[in-house]
Amino acid sequence: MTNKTALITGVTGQDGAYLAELLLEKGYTVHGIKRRSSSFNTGRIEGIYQDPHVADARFHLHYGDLTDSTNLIRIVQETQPDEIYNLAAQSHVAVSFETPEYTANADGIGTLRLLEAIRILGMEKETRFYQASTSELYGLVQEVPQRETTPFYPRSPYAAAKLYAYWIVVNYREAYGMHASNGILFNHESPLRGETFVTRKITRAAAAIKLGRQDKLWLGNLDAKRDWGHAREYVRGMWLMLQQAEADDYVLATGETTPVRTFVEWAFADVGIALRWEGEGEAEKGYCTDTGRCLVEVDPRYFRPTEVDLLIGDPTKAKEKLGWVHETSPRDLAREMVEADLKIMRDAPIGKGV
Ligand code: NDP
Ligand code: GDR
Repeated sequence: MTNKTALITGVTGQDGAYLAELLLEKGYTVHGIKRRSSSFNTGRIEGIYQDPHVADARFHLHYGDLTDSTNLIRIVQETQPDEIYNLAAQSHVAVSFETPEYTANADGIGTLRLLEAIRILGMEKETRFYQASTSELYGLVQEVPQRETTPFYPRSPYAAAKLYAYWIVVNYREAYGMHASNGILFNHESPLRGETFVTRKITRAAAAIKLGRQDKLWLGNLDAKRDWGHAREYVRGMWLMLQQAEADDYVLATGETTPVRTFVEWAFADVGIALRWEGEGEAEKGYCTDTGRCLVEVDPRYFRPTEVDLLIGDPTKAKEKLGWVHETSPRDLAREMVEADLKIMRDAPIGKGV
């Protein structure tokens, strides 16, 4: 057990929840930054929430935002973290085309604000920093599989913002000797995945359609291929990066890629619905049952102005230097997510995915 202190931005998100749980298990005192919201946004961390009135509480939440420098400086000063995990971001690629300036501010400049907070407080030699970098940096395919040395070619405002964040982390490492690392993480999912990312949208819909609570699922590009791993395993890789003597940049991936349409087929098979691909024109194509009910159809509104067609990562460096390996295959991940959504939906009603 350790007595270290960690600060997690984005603690209410998928990765933040798994990472907070892992660090608490290891004995850390964990501070998390959450945004003010008009509705509850702490659902994912309910299981680890500790009443602040309890004397030995090790999990603490602070209101904050990556667009607010003074707030970040104050929180870093108050919490004096040994390790900072910067997971907060406007993380939806499609939404970044709608809100490019905000995405640049939160995802790009937000990372700079946090690095500057460390420097202003004179903590650059003590505090270790993890940056949530992404396989979206690879964008337009330059090399397969993608590894740490593969050139970047961002294809969205999200990826362009994360490109700035990646390089400012490298620069602060080189300029100020900071222990600052980029985890270039390929897609990772779980039952805690945000409901509008494609895997969760599919598993929720498969469960809802099975239970008669939804008629149809509308999706965008079914031919994109992604390297999907399990979020619980990837947060362990983040922690491992900050335990190394030297800071560095690492790819975390499974090395296996799957088309979105295959994930659809898996999820519906897992709820016991057999689907067949049918249709004439592009917009009319869909997945239909033997009785002619089309349950999954394509809506071009979900197409992105520029798409990332193929992601497949090479995690060799992480394996050799960190001893990190993934365990869950994309097929088992789909099964786990479907089972979790069936359970959630049997217990409570839901709205439709968008
Ligand atoms: P989520 O979208 O689930 O979580 C994002 C978190 O950031 C949430 O806690 C959100 O708060 C918070 N947040 C958003 N904007 C701000 C802001 N301006 N200030 C403070 N907090 C903010 O993402 P994931 O957990 O899936 O991903 C974690 C990080 O890893 C992100 O940076 C993402 O871009 C990156 N990443 C994710 C991958 C994946 O496959 N999951 C792969 C590679 C990188 P709220 O809950 O209130 O919305
Ligand atoms: P991605 O994840 O863009 O890879 O970013 P997402 O699940 O949103 O899309 C994956 C692929 O599926 C296609 N797609 C759809 N996507 C969504 N969201 N909704 C749909 O209806 C739909 N139909 C098809 C997309 O076009 C895309 O090709 C995720 C995020 O977690 C980022 O923060 C992270 O950096 C990267 O993964 C790695």
